[in-house]
Amino acid sequence: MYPFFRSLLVGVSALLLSTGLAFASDVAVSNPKVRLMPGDIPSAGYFKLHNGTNETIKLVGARSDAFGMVHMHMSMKKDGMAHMKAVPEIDVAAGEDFEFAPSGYHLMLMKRSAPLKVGDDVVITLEFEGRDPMPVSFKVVSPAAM
Ligand SMILES: [Cu+2]
Repeated sequence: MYPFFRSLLVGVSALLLSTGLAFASDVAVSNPKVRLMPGDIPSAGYFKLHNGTNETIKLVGARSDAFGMVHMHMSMKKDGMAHMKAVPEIDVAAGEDFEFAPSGYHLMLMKRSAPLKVGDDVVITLEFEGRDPMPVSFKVVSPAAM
């Protein structure tokens, strides 16, 4: 079952990659990466979102068949300690970029349900208010790679 599921994921990724080129006047994602953590430790998703439309877009969450739970989080320091908090939605104004990057915003990828390894591609679907969901193929990388 696992090999089947893996080939399914890879197949879907290949399909998306071949059709996923965004138009200049649309919403685009660049450099999507998943920093894979071992065992039950949550992994983190990073990417840059570009709003090429002429109106504000609102990112309201993400989901993936490979993870039971996906949240948007923001990292911060408080009294010298690292904290993170859930972010329910993110507005990106027309023409603007918004970046999910280490030490800042990340997708918190919990309850992994597929066997992932470094070098794999995994589909995470970004969800917007009032727009179609956007499946994105993320490259799985090692924590040491970022
Ligand atoms: Cu987090």
